[in-house]
Amino acid sequence: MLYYLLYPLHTTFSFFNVFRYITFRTIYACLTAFLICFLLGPWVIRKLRDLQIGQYIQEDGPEHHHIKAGTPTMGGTLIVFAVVLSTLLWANLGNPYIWIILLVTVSFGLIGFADDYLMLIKKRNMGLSARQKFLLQLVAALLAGTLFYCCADFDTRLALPFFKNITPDLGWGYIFFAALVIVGTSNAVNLTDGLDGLAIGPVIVVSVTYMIFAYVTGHVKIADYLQISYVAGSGEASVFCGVLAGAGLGFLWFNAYPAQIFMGDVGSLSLGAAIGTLAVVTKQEIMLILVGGLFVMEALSVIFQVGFFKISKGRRIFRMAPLHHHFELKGWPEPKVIVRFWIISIALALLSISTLKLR
Ligand code: 57M
Repeated sequence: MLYYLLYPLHTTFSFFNVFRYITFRTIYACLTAFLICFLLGPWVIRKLRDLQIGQYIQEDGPEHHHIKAGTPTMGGTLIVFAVVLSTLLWANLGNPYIWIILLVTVSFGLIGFADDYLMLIKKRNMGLSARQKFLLQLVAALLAGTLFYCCADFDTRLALPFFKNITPDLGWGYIFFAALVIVGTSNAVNLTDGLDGLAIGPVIVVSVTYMIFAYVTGHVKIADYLQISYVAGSGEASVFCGVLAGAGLGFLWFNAYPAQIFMGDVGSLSLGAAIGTLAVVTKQEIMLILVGGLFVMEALSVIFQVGFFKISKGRRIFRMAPLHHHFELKGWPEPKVIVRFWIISIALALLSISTLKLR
C-alpha cells in the first residue's frame, strides 16, 4: 500500500524514490513485522492466558514436556496477522504472486486455527482428523497451483539444481506438483514444531535464503549471469520473505526456551505452506529439499519410524519420532537439541546458496 501511496510522491520529493526499491521495502517490511510481533506479543500472551487457551500435552511424550502444560498456544494468529499486515503495507499489491502467497498463508492459517480450536474445545491433544486436515490442505494448495498455472508467463518447467539444461515441462501436472510442495512443506514444519523455537528458527533461516533466491530469480541480469530461471515478478516475493523473517524473529523473542507461547497449528501450517509457495514462485522447488533439509529430516524420521513400526510389528528405528524427541530421550537437554538443529539449518542454507554458483 505504501508503495502506491508514497512512491508517486517521488516526482515532488526525490526521497520517495526509495519506495521503488525491493531491497528498501524488504528491510522495512521485515522490521514492521518484527515490531508487530514484538510489541503485541505480551498482550497476546496475556489474552490467551485470560481465555485459557493453553497447550494440552500428550502423556506418552518425553517427561519434561509435562511442565509445559497450559503454555498459551495459537500464537500463530499473531504471526499471520503481522505477516498479512506488513505485506499489505510494503509489497507491491499489483503483483499476483503476492496475493497467491497471502491466500495460501491465510487459508492454511485458518485450517490450523480450526485444528487448534477443536483441540481446545475437546480439551485434549486432538483437533481435526489427519484425513480432514489433509483434504482441506489439498483443496487450498490445488487452488494455489491452479492460480499459478493461470498466471500469464508462469513457467511450468522444473529447474533442477546443478543441471541447467534439464528442465522437464510438467504442463498442467505442475498444479499437482505445486500442491505437493505446499502441503508437504506445511506438514513438515508442523512436525518440526515440537520444541521451543525449533520450528521458527529454521523458518527464519529458510525465509532469508528464499529472500536471496527471490531477488536473484526476479532480476533479469543477475538471473542471466547465474544461469538460473528468470521469473518476472518473483523479486517482489523477497518483500514477503522479509516479512516472514521479521515476524519469525518477533515471535522467537517469546517462543525462545523456555517458551512463553507456542505457535499452534495456525502458525506451523501457515508458515510451512508459505515457504512451499515461495519455493514455487521462485522456481526453486527442488532446492527446498536442501534449504529446508531440517524439515525434511524431521518428516523422514516420522515416515521411516511409522513404516518400520508397522512392518516390524512394533519395533522402532528411533527412540521416538519426530527426530527431536529421539535426541531428547537420549538425554540431550532441550536447548542443546534446538541450537544444534538451528546450526544444521544454517549450514544447509549456506550450502544451498552456494549452489547458485555451481552450475
Ligand atoms: C504436532 N505437536 C507437538 C504446539 C505447536 C504421526 C506422528 C509422528 C504425528 C506427530 C504429531 O502429531 N505432530 C504434529 C506436534 C506439540 O506442539 C503443539 O503443536 C503445535 C504444532 N502443531 O505449536 O501448539 C507439543 O510440542 C511441544 N512444543 C514445545 N515448544 C514449542 O514451541 O515444547 C511445541 C512447540 C507441545 C509441546 O510439548 O505440546 C507434539 O509434539 O505433540 N506426533 C508426535 O509427534 C508424537 N510422536 C509419536 O507418536 N511417535 C511414535 C511414532 C510411531 C509415530 C514413535 O516414535 O513411537 C509425539 N508427540 C508428543 N508426545 N507430544 C509422541 C509423544
